[in-house]
Amino acid sequence: MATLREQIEEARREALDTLATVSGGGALEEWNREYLGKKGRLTALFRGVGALPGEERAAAGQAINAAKTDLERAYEDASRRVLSSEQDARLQAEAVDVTMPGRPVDAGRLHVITQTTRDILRAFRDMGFQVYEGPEIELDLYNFELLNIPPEHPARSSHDTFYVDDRLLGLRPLDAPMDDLPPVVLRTHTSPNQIRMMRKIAPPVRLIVPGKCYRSEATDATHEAYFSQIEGLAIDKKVTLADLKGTLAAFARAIFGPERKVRFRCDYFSYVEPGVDLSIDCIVCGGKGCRACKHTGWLEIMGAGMVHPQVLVNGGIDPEEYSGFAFGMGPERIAMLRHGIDDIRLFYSNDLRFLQQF
Ligand code: FA5
Repeated sequence: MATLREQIEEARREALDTLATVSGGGALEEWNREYLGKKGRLTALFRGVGALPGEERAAAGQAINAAKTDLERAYEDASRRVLSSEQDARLQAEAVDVTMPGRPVDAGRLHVITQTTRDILRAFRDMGFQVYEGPEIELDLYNFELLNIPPEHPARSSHDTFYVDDRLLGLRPLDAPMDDLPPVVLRTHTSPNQIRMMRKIAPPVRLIVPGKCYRSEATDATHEAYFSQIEGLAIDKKVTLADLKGTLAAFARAIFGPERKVRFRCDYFSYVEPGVDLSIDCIVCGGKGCRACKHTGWLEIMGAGMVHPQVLVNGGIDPEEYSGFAFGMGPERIAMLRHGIDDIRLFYSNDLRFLQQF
């Protein structure tokens, strides 16, 4: 029968041989339990020491301890080896292939009406106009009354107005009766900014105000209930109709091409005198007459005029000293002309196939 020393040596060798073949964390722990654990081989050998004659016990104990130290050191080395090979395997599995083609990213873009608005603003900025903004929820006073449109004025019916319940804005008690039309509206045009700006900025001024407008209309190919406008206002000493014509002709050519012809005709807006509308020669047929220009050869692009003296007074400006011109246009209609679009409703129907063309 093998001596205890031989058994120790055999266990040590066997343990080291097995350890050399261990490759995973689980197998390593199993090895540890088998040789170094409480119920392991070395513990069993320790128990055998008690059965030895007294003088041999110390040497046997030392021999087992030495084997144990060997195995513990070997276990630590193997742990490091297993850990690093497991890490290598993981890194390899998770490696990024930098040569793979990337997934294309969908780039956003500016809405065609934003693009058109910016082009229009740029054309006026180049002529020294400054850009301002005003509120979309507006007082009836600014939207109508101070623009010479009192409550019974016939011009009101051409602006199909959305009224705002002013009690919800905290302007009157919530339980106040709603007998009359409330004094607050969703602005039907950007012209209330004429009054707002006159009251805010002393002349000379040259400014443009872009913004959304609302009209309670039945929508069709050229009318939306929600659309935008750009208002213009210039006030100084001795501003004349010739300044209006020169400025707007320069604008029309900046947006629609230097070869454009322009036409001014009389028109009526209660806040300008005289009032005009501006047309360009048809960009589709060059003025010969086609479906786009309803066979007139002309396309109307905005309303304009010399600011009415009463409106100057309402804005706190002395009409004896100052005069000015104002104009208002719709970027949707301008975008329709520029891009040959025949239905305004396409702009806000959120069809990406349409919007991505611009
Ligand atoms: C006005 O709103 C005047 N405030 C313009 C003006 C300003 C005249 C300063 C004189 C001096 P009008 O209602 O015509 O005018 O509207 C002007 C432009 O807004 C139109 O030419 C059109 O381009 C656009 N517009 C008006 N209503 C709609 C609508 N329902 N949908 C889309 N665009 C509209």
